[in-house]
Amino acid sequence: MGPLDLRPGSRLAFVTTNPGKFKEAGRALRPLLRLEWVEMGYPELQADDLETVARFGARYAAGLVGRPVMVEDSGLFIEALRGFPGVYSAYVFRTLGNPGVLRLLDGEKNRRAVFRSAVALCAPKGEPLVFRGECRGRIAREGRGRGGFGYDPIFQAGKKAFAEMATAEKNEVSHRGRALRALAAWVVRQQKRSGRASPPARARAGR
Ligand code: ITT
Repeated sequence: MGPLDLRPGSRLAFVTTNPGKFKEAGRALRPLLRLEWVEMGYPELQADDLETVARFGARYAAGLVGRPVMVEDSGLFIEALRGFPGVYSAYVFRTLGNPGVLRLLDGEKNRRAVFRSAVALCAPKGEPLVFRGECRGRIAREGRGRGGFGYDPIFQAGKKAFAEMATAEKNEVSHRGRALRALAAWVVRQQKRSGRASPPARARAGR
């Protein structure tokens, strides 16, 4: 058994300061995994891509927590702003917020944007495993809806803004939902592999 062997039904620590992410991820992974919220920040590396930030954060958090952890880093990449705010999405949300982002796009016809997510799993002293997901959409002309968090009122996937969707509906199409489905598929595959390995092992043990 490797340190990251997650059995269906097992608990997994999700290290995040964001309750909205925790709610969505708990919902997306149930009943395969039971997430436990570890409300703790981790140093966000100054890196060009989400995956590097997530890997570093997962390794750091696993060392502190002392058991396997999951972290998730996301970013909103706006085409007309050449990918801004991207890896700076948390900072830009805190400083400019949704009204500031809408102002940056004032008069801009190209509203295309993509939300990306990198989910990293890591055991203490282990190497992180990363799963990615993305959701293509548009920046709305004005904020809409009352659900979700962060950029949800201004990010439109299809006809609805994320903030107009229920959690399960957002998980179906969102960057985070997709990355977590890739993680779930990995857990199931890993379980099947260890299931196939066990009959000969039992036979050798004379059972
Ligand atoms: P962590 O503690 O997990 O890092 P965070 O809120 O700092 O939480 P990120 O750095 O991954 O998370 O997020 C970058 C920003 O993008 C942040 O302001 C989030 O609120 C926002 N964001 C992330 N996912 C989002 C989503 O699904 N919908 C809307 N905004 C989102």
